[in-house]
Amino acid sequence: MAHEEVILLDFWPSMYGMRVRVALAEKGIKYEYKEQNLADKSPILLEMNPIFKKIPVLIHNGKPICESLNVVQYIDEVWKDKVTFLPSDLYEKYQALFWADYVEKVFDSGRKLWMEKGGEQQTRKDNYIDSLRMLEGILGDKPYFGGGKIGFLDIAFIGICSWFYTYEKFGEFSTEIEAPKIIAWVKMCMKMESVSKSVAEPLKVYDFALQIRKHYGLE
Ligand code: GS8
Repeated sequence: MAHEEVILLDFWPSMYGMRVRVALAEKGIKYEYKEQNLADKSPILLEMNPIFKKIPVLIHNGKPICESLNVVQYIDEVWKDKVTFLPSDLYEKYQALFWADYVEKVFDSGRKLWMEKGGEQQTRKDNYIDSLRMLEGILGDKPYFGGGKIGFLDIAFIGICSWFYTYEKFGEFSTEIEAPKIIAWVKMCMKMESVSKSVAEPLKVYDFALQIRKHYGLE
């Protein structure tokens, strides 16, 4: 393609945004990053994602693509000449898409650990760890979910590493003890600049979580 204009509407602690950042970095695509204030949404975000009004949004030559997994798949299909994220084998491809959808369950149970008050924190913790272990089982003894290299499911899931510290603090557990293979996988992924430069700093994320809790009167 001759002229490419690529813009990403994003918000730094977002695991969904991190998916797109890693995908763009893996493909070596230059883009303009536009940090969004989700408390006061910009005209461009409202115009580009009028349905959900959420980040991330990729704007490719003026046209928006919404929903992070959709965006990662779009990137994979448009910039085909570089590395590929989804396997060509159709069964393998749809397995990766299935588990990438499942990641939402892990994100959601993780969010409950720091965003919910009252009720049983132990149950929330058990739910989160169970969902994490489910993916640990899928990883098995492979270095990456994609096998010998980072793939679609790796990209869908890796942003969680920025949130581990927050989950551990609120859930009072160690991810290393509960899901050691997941930690080994994070370490492998972090060796790549496409990942290490795209994910948010865990302590900054924890600080952000504390601020949000204060804002919602949870502290
Ligand atoms: C989720 C994006 C999302 O929740 C995707 O892209 O995969 N299914 C979507 N984005 C959040 C920020 S990260 O938690 C967002 O933009 N929220 C703004 C709002 O809800 O108003």
